[in-house]
Amino acid sequence: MRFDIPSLAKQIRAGDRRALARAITLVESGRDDHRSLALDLLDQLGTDRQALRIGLSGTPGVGKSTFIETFGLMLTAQGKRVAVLAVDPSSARSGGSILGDKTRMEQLSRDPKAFIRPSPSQTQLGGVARRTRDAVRLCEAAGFDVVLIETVGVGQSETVVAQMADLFVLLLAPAGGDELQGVKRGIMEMADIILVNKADGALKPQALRTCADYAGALRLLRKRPQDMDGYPLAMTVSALDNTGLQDAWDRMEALARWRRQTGIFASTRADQARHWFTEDLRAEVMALLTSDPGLKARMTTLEDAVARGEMTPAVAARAALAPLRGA
Ligand SMILES: Nc1nc2c(ncn2[C@@H]2O[C@H](COP(=O)(O)OP(=O)(O)O)[C@@H](O)[C@H]2O)c(=O)[nH]1
Ligand SMILES: [Mg+2]
Repeated sequence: MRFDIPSLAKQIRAGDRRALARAITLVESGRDDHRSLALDLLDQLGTDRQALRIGLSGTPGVGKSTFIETFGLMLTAQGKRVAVLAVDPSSARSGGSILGDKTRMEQLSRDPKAFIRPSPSQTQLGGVARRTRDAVRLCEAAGFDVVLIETVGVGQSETVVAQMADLFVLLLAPAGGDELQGVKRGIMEMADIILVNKADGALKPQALRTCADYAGALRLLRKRPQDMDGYPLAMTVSALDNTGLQDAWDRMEALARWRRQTGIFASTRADQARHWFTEDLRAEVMALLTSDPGLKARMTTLEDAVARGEMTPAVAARAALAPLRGA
């Protein structure tokens, strides 16, 4: 594929979805020359446009795809442009969660106001994270109003998504018993809004009970500086029946508005940028180390010494960098 960066930038700024898809392919590429082009593109696109970035997490089966379809269509019907991205480090193995899901998001994927992109197939969360961050920026430059970043409930990926989102929404299904589902405390602590899905038909009473349980659990958490009065909150929805979704959106907007007014929105983004700068720097340093044959050979030798127990990891790590220190 050939890339004409200035014209690609222009097409993206004009909201061209095919150009956007091509640009995401470019930022996902592992090739060095592509990486340079991607950085050039991101640079040319600027940062003047801002979408509301919503992280959406939930274990397989809770109804993420169904929710995104209904929620996305509701927003596009209101004139908003909606992009959907996914962070799924396991997608290389499972064949891509959104891909199979595209059937569940059939209408949305055909909606001209929407854009859906599956997770890049990478087994490393770090790689997926970096590409998704770039993709978020591309979607913002393309004028999308809302960027939904979906992740499956597999440990670390929630943290990664929370660190690139303005709001974090946790989707749950009605629980069986009276105990809270196996949701890790750490994930609950990240949530701004908990949505108990499937509050319809025979599942409704259970959904209401689950919601009450979580509302209670949320009240026990320590208040965070980014919490508006009454947040984090739990509410029920039905993605299938499209009930509660407008209310959920109103709550998200209210929180985002409050965070904008208080400056928390901007300061959170600044903190996130700082965090990702450090992460990118780490990745660049590693790339630098492994791209130099001499340094790479040195790393392999030290790695073996560590494996044999002849050196401690910390000492070896420092020794690996010795040539760069001019030692
Ligand atoms: N009753 C009910 N079922 C739902 C609802 N949302 C999703 N489901 C069903 O739950 C199953 C998993 O949904 P899916 O969207 O694929 O979940 P995901 O794995 O989180 O993306 C499917 O059979 C859906 O039809 C809902 O609001 N109510
Ligand atoms: Mg799904």
